[in-house]
Amino acid sequence: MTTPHPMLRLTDEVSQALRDRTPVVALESTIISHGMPYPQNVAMAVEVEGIIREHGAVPATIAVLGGIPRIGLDRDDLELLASHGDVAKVSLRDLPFVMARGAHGATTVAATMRLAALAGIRVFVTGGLGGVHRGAEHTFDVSADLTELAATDVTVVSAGVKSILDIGLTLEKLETLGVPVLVHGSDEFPSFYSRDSGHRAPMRVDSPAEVAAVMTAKWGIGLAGGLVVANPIPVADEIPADRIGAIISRALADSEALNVRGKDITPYLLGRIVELTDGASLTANIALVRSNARLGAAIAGEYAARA
Ligand code: PSU
Ligand code: MN
Repeated sequence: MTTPHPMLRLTDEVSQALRDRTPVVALESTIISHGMPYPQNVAMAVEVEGIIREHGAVPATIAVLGGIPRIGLDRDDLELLASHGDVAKVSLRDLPFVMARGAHGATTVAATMRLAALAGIRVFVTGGLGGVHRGAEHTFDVSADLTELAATDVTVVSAGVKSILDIGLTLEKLETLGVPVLVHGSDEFPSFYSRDSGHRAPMRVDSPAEVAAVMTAKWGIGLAGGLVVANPIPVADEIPADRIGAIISRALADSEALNVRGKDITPYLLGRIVELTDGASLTANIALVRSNARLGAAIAGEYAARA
């Protein structure tokens, strides 16, 4: 196993699991602090850890607390991230500053991937990935999640990409960066709330074992970087694309009118969509994270069995 980087603080449970080669699944914290309202966010965080345990893996939620990158959190830590007013959104560029200041930070997909890799964790479950924003040809707003996927050896399980982003351009960018995009059980790339996006699955897999085989092939031959596993939202929880499409357009127009920019855009849009759907988007978001947790734990189990 990789020895965890000495600047990280792991819980005893996570360190023990990594030593014993028990499957471990990383979880991000921006989704808690900046992706969902309180108290549904902390309930989701606790529940998802439970689902990962039920499926035979050890959960490791990742965040920066008091400047220290933490791998594995307890209930009080999750409560703090969910409710404290002063938790920064930490992508890769923000990590050194938040550490140096001894501050609290909720890690994005990019920062969580890097910290997971530094701990020796290879599988990470989230809700949705960042990507190329609509209008990026003018704003250059492309999430660091994509460049991190190019660099860091972690498999990220998500429900695809929300159409607050330009899904086609996001898939093009992932292709350029050499990142495999595997869609679980579907020929369509999913768009978070909906199973379809109008874009075909670049690659289809139908089992966790197939994902583990792709991980082994990629890293075995020495290709650095991550993999995207897109897991379509369960049929019963889906919000039809035309309904959510209209809401996303309205949320985007509101963000323009308010001149929301940079790192605040994604949290603003997520919150506005919850308001505009009277909470229906939140119910769907929680359902898809549950489903991703089940799949991620199974992938971690299959990968551990091969290693
Ligand atoms: N997309 C979602 N839900 C989220 C995020 C994205 O559907 O919670 C969060 C993730 O933490 C992701 C981050 O890494 O937003 C991307 O932010 P930005 O676009 O500023 O890189
Ligand atoms: Mn951005």
